[in-house]
Amino acid sequence: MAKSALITGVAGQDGAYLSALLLEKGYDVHGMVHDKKHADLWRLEELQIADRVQLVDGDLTDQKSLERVVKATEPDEVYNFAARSFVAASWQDSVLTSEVNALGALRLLNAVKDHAPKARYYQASTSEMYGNSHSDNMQDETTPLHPRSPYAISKLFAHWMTVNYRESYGLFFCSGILFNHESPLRGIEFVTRKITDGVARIKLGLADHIALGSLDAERDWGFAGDYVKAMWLMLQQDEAQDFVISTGTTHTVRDFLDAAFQEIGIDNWKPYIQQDERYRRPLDVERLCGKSDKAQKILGWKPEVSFEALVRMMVEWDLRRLTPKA
Ligand code: F7E
Repeated sequence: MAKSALITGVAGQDGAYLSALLLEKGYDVHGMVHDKKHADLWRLEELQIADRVQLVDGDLTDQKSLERVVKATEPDEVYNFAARSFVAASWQDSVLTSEVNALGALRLLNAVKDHAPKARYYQASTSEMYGNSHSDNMQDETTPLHPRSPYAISKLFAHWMTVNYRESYGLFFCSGILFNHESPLRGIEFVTRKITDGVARIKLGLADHIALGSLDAERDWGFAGDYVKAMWLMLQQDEAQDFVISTGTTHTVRDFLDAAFQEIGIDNWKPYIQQDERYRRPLDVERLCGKSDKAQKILGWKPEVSFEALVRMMVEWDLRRLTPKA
């Protein structure tokens, strides 16, 4: 019998890539959305799987709806991606962010514990939980956590609840501490996609600048399509554990600009960038660089797509998308 997977946040970047992976492996994929009739499924459509993902209505702020979804889908694996994931917005909507990311995860954990206790559960934890904390300039599973945004704090709560339910009840619940992962399916509000979209618009004469905040932040950027493989592998192990998933290399926003403008033959991008205070955060994370040795050793996972290949893939995709059809 086919395995059943339940993915919350299925319409997002990771939901789309994971759905494609699981469908390829023969799973029945159930994707939770707020409202089936009005869900924006462009990412599933891009991957040509929109008609193969079975949508179910559910809401992380509604315990009863989660119980209904878990009972109806009888999942073997649950992946919790639904979240308010834009860090910058979390200062404005800290209560809603906590309601969804922290208490929402807890509601889902309870629904799985009570109605599908044999299911394996994946919690989307994040490198944002580290803040500026590091061990020898990198972060791994042992690095102390010191979140620097309401978003990161909400994710920290969900992370520890997942660990606590595993330890309290012996359930197969894991957390993946994922560093930034990008793709052409990334939302336009995140810096990588904002840059590749802007670069494509500049090349095509549709825009003359990109407005950005701090260019100094350093991030460990990997390809989302690689990272969903690690999530799946975590749930196939004999023992539930938490893993850091990262590339182990870090770049500044400036480096990303270098690489993206290079793709359209521009070396000096400074005239095309407007520094805009609105995109600066009250507090930012300065440098993230993950050490994923544990995942490489136990899961046999490693990233396949390099930073340069990732930037190229995203710029090319945005150029294709924005070029008028003949
Ligand atoms: O910012 C700087 C910004 O919004 C990256 C989420 O998926 O990854 C993501 O969080 C850096 C920051 O991603 C702009 O200040 C400069 O230092 O692309 P981002 P993020 O905050 O790192 C983690 C792992 C998650 O879990 C999150 O859910 O870029 N930056 N200028 C800018 N960022 C944005 N968005 N827009 C700018 O104009």
